Amino acid sequence: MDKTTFDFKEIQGREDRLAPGYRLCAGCGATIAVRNVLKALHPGDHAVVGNATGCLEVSSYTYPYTAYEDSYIHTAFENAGATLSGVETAYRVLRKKGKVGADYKFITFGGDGGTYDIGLQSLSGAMERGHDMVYVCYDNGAYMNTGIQRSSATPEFADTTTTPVGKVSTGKPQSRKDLAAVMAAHHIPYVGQTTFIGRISTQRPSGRSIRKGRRF
Ligand SMILES: Cc1ncc(C[n+]2csc(CCOP(=O)(O)OP(=O)(O)O)c2C)c(N)n1
Ligand code: SF4
Ligand SMILES: [Mg+2]
Repeated sequence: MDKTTFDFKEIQGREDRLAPGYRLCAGCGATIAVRNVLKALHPGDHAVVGNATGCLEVSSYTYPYTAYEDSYIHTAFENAGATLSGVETAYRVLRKKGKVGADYKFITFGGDGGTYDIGLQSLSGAMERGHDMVYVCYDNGAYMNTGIQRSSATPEFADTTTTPVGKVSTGKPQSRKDLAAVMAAHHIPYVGQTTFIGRISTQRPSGRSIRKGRRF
C-alpha cells in the first residue's frame, strides 16, 4: 500500500500506543485524538512525543508513570514547538553520523490554550524553519485544566468562567482565531483541521504536498 494512503479501518486494528490507566475523563476527545494519531504511525516506527502542559499532559504522564509506549517529553507551554524541533535536529545529525539507525517520528500535542495563545511563537518558529515534525492541537475550546477560561480558540459568545453569560455579558466578545489559516501562511506542506462530529475541513491537502511533507 502507498505509504501516504490512510486506511482508517486498518489503523483501528493496530495496537494502541497509549496504554490504559491514564487519568483523562472517560470519553475525552484528547484521548481519541492522541490514540488515533499514534496509531497512524507505521508499526515499526519509533516516536518522540512532545506535550505542552494541559489536561492531556497532567493526566497521561505523572512522573514516574507514563501512558506512552514511545519516548515522551513534557514541555512548558511556551516551548513545545522549540523542544521537538531541537530533538528532531539532533536526530538528523546523529543519523547522518550513523549513531542512530531506527526511524523516528516527532509529534507534539498541545491544547488550544498552549497552541493558539501561549506557545504560538514557538510553534511558528518550528514551522517556519521547516522541521520534519507534526504538531497536533487538540482544541477543546478553552483552558480546561485550570477551570474553563477562554482562549483565542473559544468561539464567540461562549460561556466560560472568564466570559460568563449573564445580565451584563453575552459571553466571549471576540471571534475565534483562525489558526489553520495562520499555519497555512507558513507555506508548510500540510495543514488540516478535523472534528469528531461530522464536519471535516482541510487546507492545502494536495497529494503532492503530503507526499513531499511529513509522513507518518
Ligand atoms: C506559562 C503557564 N501559564 C499557566 C499555566 C497553568 N495551566 C496549566 S494547564 C492550563 C490550561 C491549558 O489549557 P489548554 O492548553 O487549552 O489545554 P486543556 O487543559 O484545555 O487540555 C494552564 C493555564 C502553566 N502551567 N504555565
Ligand atoms: S476536563 Fe480535561 S480530561 Fe476531562 S474531558 Fe475535558 S479535556 Fe478531557
Ligand atoms: Mg483547551
